[in-house]
Amino acid sequence: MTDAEPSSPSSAASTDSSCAAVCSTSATAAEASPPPSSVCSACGGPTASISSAAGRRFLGFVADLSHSKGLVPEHHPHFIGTYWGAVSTNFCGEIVESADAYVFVGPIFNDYSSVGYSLLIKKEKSVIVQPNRVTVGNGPSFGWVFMADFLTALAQKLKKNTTALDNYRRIFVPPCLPLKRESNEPLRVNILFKHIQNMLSGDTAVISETGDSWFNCQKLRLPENCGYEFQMQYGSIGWSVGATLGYAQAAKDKRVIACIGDGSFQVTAQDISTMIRCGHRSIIFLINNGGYTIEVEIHDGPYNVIKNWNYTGLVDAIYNGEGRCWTSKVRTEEELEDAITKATEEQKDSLCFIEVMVHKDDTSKELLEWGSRVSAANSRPPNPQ
Ligand SMILES: Cc1ncc(C[n+]2csc(CCOP(=O)(O)OP(=O)(O)O)c2C)c(N)n1
Ligand SMILES: [Mg+2]
Repeated sequence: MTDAEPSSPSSAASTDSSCAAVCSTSATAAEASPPPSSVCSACGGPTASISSAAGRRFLGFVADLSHSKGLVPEHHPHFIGTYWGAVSTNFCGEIVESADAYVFVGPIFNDYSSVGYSLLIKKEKSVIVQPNRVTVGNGPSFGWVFMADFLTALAQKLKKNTTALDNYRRIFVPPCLPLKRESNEPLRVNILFKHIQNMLSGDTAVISETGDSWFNCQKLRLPENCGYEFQMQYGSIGWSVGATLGYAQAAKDKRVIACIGDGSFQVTAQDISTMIRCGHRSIIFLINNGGYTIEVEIHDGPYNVIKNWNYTGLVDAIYNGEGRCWTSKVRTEEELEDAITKATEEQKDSLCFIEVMVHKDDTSKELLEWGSRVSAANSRPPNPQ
């Protein structure tokens, strides 16, 4: 069935797809067309579509979109990172944007995921696959074509073409490690995430709260079977505390590692109580930067400074000597290392709450770029009607 009116990426974005993964396959999209040198496909929608249908048979390269992290296997040799315009992981944006064609599966191109509508994607080079619709270039748009069916059929037709993947491997330079700290230097966020990276395995899951944690967690390389949850579309702060509770309750085999900003935590802190009651052993990193830092980068103002709490004191009070709970406040890398060792060894069966004190302006570089672009896009005058 073909619809008369082609749908645009933005109208496709209004469908109810819950997730998106950028899968970029350097392969020919159809037998009828001449083989492009590279085809990028961006996948989302039902997780199974990418992981079970085309997903395990990437014939070129695969990337994820910001909001689909966790759906594409990052240990896959064809995985090249997150496509997120100007804040993409190293070399991923360049490879995706220079592809001859892209297949986007379940993408949502809103102000956040498109980094202020700054993606350098040409619609005429795209195939956009939504849960029940496929749009080819500027049209036509085919309704009642289901994502899983389409991906399964596409995977059978694709021919292997590793041009872009080969080039990625040729030009790739790995991200560098944070600079070595001075002795007694206050803890930096990039050092914190270096240590969190080392904690990850197939027995862990990461929960990433709205805020700078979005950007820092997005850069974590997930080992096979490491879970990952965040919610860029909903973006309601405080979500992650309940999500940590729910994830740990459902996935008893995993140690949940949550990265939560102070502002977000203040909204739903009471869920800690149920975590202790249910005997959870999650590790919560409470990143205390004294306010709504992500909002500062979009639009600064005095309302972004929040009342400081004694977060460990609050959790100790909720614990109240019943159950298993351990808290620590860290200000330096040594203190962080000690806390991580405690949380993973002698306190491995406790709910561990580590309050990490950092400077209010200590952010990822991706947040600075993203904030400027989202701010510019959202504060522009309205288009003339
Ligand atoms: C319920 C709700 N209220 C307000 C906002 C707007 N908002 C988005 S991020 C944010 C601040 C988050 O601060 P924090 O958790 O401390 O993270 P940081 O940016 O400091 O890393 C706010 C207020 C929102 N997304 N959801
Ligand atoms: Mg904060």
